[in-house]
Amino acid sequence: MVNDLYDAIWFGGGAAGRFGAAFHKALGGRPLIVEMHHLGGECHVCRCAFENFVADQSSMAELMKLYSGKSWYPKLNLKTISMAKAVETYRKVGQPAFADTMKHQTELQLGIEVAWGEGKIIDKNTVEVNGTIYKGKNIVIATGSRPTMPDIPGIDLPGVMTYRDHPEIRKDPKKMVVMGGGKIGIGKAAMFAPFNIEVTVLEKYTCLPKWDRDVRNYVFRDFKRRGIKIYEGADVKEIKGKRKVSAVVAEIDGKVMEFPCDAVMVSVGLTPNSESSVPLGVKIGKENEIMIDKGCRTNVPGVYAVGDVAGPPYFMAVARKRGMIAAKNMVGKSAEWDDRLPLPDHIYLPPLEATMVGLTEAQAREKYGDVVLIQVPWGPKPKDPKPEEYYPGFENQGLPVCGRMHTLNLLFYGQNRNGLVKAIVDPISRKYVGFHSIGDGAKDGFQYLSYLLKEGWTIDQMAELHEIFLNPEHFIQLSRLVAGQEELKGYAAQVPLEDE
Ligand code: COM
Repeated sequence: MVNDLYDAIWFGGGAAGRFGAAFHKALGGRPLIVEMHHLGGECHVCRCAFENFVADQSSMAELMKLYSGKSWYPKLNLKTISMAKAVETYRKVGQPAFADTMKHQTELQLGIEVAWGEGKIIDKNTVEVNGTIYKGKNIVIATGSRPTMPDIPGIDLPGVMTYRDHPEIRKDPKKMVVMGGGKIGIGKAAMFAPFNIEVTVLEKYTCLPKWDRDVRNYVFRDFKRRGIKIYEGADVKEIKGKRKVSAVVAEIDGKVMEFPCDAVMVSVGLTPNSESSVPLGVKIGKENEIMIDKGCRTNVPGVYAVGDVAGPPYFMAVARKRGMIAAKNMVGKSAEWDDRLPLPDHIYLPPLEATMVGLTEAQAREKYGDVVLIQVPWGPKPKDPKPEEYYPGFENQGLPVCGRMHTLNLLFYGQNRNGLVKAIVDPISRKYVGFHSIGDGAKDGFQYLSYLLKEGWTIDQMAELHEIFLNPEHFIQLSRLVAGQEELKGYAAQVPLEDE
């Protein structure tokens, strides 16, 4: 049976395909989504929505440990803390609820047609799903990505998992090795540790290489305090075990070390799922990605690729926006990816999170020379701060108060675990070039800070804004303190934070 002619077949209904198809419909087109699992892709199964939930659970676990028995807080029984229990709730409620929402929003609310089942691309105008042939004037490949699995002995052992298996955990691991110290690996380490799981991160090169030095330092310091071990330059050679993983073997500084564990979280990167599009003759890049131009066009006319399948950066915003760009181009409204709008990023560090947009301090110094830092805290920190203690002489220990919830509690009970705020300004143009934060609730603001960076927002403009104090980030008030300087120099004294 041959169905109607669609303006485009969106091959995959994840973030990129779903948003692209919706935008296409809004522009007056007739899209068809082909989807074999669930609309919304991995987001609500094991990625963004799931991780957000787990980060909340981890925050609760961490905060309960911090508060238990302090001040008026009751002494809590912390033995019941369990990652397996947390994910069980998500499996039971979160996954089906989100799947329903996605289906409802896409099919009912937006009226987008979906062909459910495993699609087979016949040619660039033809897709078969469960024996039905669908015809489209264009095709958009939106088949996502999968975790990259390194080719090492033991990688298939039970107990070796990726972010995809995280919601399937039925029993709490005792010792976990996280392979990979990028934002996913560091986030996973921070999420697992509060559940009384001993975590070690093994990174082949450098952890969080794209992040500002002060954020990296904060993570190292925080992990040390929480007993999470990090090894950089750790080349994993083998995962050992008979019926189940029992250790990870890595070479570090020329020495072979063994890390006993009962779980391994592999987070060394993503591989685009481009295989199903090979028959179309699209060019495939060295990361297995479908190569596209700024308008999401492949080398084959009428074939577009959007989302993770089109390669890095693997961001939700990129996936959804690429969908929108492809839709626009298909209806003749020329659109391109705009490099001038910097991508904000974030890492879960329960009970906080790190957020960034724009340049790091090192990048800014390379480009602009002597930049001005609008930053707290700075200067020395008490070495081994105890909860509910005041340390005279460390004037900055109270700043920044770090966010939306538990603002001051984290300062009082959290052993100086009170976040970081850092803006970087080019003193000549007085424009901001980067923003960094560790706190809670700043994510929202960073979405708009990205636009302000693109617009060339200055410290003088920032000083005119109205803050809602106490705010999750302090950019307005901290900038206002020095914005009046005719020659912008920043704060009179600023002692850099020590490296960890
Ligand atoms: C979110 C998935 S759960 S999508 O980007 O809205 O499709």
